Amino acid sequence: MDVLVINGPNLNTLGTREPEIYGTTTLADIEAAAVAQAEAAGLSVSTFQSNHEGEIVDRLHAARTEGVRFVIINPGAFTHTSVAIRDAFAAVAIPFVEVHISNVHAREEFRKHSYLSDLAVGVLTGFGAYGYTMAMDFVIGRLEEA
Ligand code: CA2
Repeated sequence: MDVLVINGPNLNTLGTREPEIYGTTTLADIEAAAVAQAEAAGLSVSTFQSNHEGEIVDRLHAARTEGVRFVIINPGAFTHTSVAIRDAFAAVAIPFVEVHISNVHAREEFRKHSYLSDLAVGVLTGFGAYGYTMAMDFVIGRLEEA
């Protein structure tokens, strides 16, 4: 597996509430676009969404076993709370891009801190669903270079 796209809590309800913040695109739309983009570049890709912190930790451990080469993650609210997901990324040592649909720096103070950003290769925040497209474009370039 080349690329794993992970989405955290509540992102399964994207497109159904707060469209002024999160837009109207659904998670199914985002995942389908990410799969099409990666496959068009000849990469294998898998998607995963969970509302449970430990399941995301478990998925990252499995990703190492599977030989996943890059992760794109929107950790949702776990961005601001999860030492466990941070530790999992440090343990598996898989490079990752952190994506946020909204601009977390233009919102509440507590959203300005991420437990993951300093470990990430890069962070995209505020570009809506297009952030996933930009992240995948970057990952494709990196994996083609390798
Ligand atoms: O902007 C982002 O992508 C976030 O990661 C989304 C998280 C939030 O806690 C982060 O601070 C920023 C929340 C996801 C909530 O998902 C919703 C989906 C539909 C309607 C409302 C919220």
